[in-house]
Amino acid sequence: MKRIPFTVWLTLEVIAVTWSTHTLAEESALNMTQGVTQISSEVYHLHMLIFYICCAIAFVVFGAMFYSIYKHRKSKGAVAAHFHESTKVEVIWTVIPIIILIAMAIPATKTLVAMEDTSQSDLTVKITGSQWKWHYSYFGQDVEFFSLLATSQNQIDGIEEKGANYLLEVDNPLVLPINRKVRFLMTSDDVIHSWWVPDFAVKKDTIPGFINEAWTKIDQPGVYRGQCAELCGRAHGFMPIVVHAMTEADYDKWLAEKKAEIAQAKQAAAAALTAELSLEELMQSGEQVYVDRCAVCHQANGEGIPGAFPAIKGSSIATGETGEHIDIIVNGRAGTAMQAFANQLTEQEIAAVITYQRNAFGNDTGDVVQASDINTFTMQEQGNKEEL
Ligand SMILES: [Cu+2]
Repeated sequence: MKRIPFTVWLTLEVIAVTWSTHTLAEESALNMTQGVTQISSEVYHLHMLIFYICCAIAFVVFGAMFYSIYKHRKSKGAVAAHFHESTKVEVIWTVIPIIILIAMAIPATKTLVAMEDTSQSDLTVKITGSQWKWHYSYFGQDVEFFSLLATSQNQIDGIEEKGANYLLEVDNPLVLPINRKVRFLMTSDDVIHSWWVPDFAVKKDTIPGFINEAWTKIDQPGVYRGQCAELCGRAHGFMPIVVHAMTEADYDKWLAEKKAEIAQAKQAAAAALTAELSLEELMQSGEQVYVDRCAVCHQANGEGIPGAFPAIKGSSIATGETGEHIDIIVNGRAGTAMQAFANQLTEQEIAAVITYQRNAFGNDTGDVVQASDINTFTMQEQGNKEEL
């Protein structure tokens, strides 16, 4: 067989390595995003630097390996050398990797330290994960809200065509200003979640009982999407993150409007305490609350998932004493996935969903629960606690 010159080997290898690195780098959908913050850009360039170093090492190691296999093949009568314990070689293969590791650790440490530095922030947002939604609270602003998946159940079930932002859309996006340093405080109400927005290079676990910190400073206005990145239960794939980054002026305007909106909602909730709604009205709004909040576990047909989530249909709670039903919705049930909804829903919404559960799915109790009943329950509970 004709001998392939070393230069040809080298050329072939250079072509293979350059082609593969070029294909994976820059524009490729397989690569990391450069994002829209200084940190995300640093993370990207750090990733590329390490990647190229890995390619260079692969080039040298595999080059030497394939060349040796070919050059010193048995058919050519090659005879293996016999030597043991070469101090020179051992020193070389220890020192060179150490130098490479240190060269990689220096820029990596710099970026990591910068990512952890939450000092001198312009605003703080507390992010709380829970099964399966995010809660955002703007410190010192009296603005807080839940952010839930907005993709319809029909799209999920394949009845409707899937939209462009399928499973990456929410009802209330987090709104942030550009050019301001935003500090995030992250925690969780139940299990470990992880708040991840690739464009910001922010990915932090939210852990019950702990507060984690992160920060971002966005360069460009836009809509940025992310997801929960920690397997957190059945609907883990249904708790996306959407961030609207606005100019400073637009953000200030939004914040003022949001404050007014929240104040109005509080007023409406107070007024609702005296309103008496008909069974039909309660059933109608209760169904909406049920679809948005309860169906993810208890299912749209109220049959639950045997062994995981109890059925509402024919359940002893939904057909039994009203007080116990109110209690479980308001306070949740410790040790189970059933959350306390007192702070998540208004009293009217709680009243409506209880009425709905007691009359839908063939439960037909005929019971009507009003917002005032929920208020009486929580007041009584507060009174009991104070007595204790
Ligand atoms: Cu999660």
